[in-house]
Amino acid sequence: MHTLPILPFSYDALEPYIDAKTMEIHHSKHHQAYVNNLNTALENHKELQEISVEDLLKDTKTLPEDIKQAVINNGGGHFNHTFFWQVLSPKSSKVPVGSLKSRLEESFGSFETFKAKFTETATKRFGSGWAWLVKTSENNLEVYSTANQDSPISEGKTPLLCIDVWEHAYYLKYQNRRPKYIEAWWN
Ligand code: MN3
Repeated sequence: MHTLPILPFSYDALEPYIDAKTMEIHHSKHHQAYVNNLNTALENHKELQEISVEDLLKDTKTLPEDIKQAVINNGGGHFNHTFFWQVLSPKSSKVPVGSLKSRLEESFGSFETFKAKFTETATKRFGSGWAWLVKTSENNLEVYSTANQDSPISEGKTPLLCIDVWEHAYYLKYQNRRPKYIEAWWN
C-alpha cells in the first residue's frame, strides 16, 4: 500500500507565502486522494503492489492497459507531490548554493535568468500542471512543464525543483492570480 508521506513542516510554516488552509487541504485531501486512487488502481494487480511509485512511472509503457492512465495520473500525483513537499522549506536560503548554483549559471547564464525562465514556464502552463527544473539523461539542466500529473521521471528526467500550478495549490489565497502565487513561492 502506498501511503501519504508526513509533511516535513507544519501546515502554517510557509505563511504568509502559502497559507495554512491551502497546505492542509493540498496535503491531507488532494495528495491523499492520489494515494488512495493509486492503491485502488493496483487492487487487482498484485504483481505491481510491491513496486515503488518511481519504478511504476519510469516505464509506463509496460503497465497493464486497464490501469495505465490511472497509474500515470495518481502515481504521478503521489510522486510529484511527495517531491514538491521536499523542495518547499520555511528555512529557505532563497537562492541556490554549491554545485546547483554553479550548474544553473553554466546552463542559464545566471540564477536570475533561470528564475525568469522557470517563472515564465510556470505562468504559461495552460490549465493544470507543473513547472520543473530537471536533469536530462544527457546530464543537462532543463526547464519545462508537464500537464496534469505527468511526471518527468516517465521521460527519463531527474527532477531537481518543481512548482505545482494546479489551482488547488493557490486558489484560496490568490484566486486567479497565479503570477502572485509563483512570486510568493520563490520565498
Ligand atoms: Mn497539487
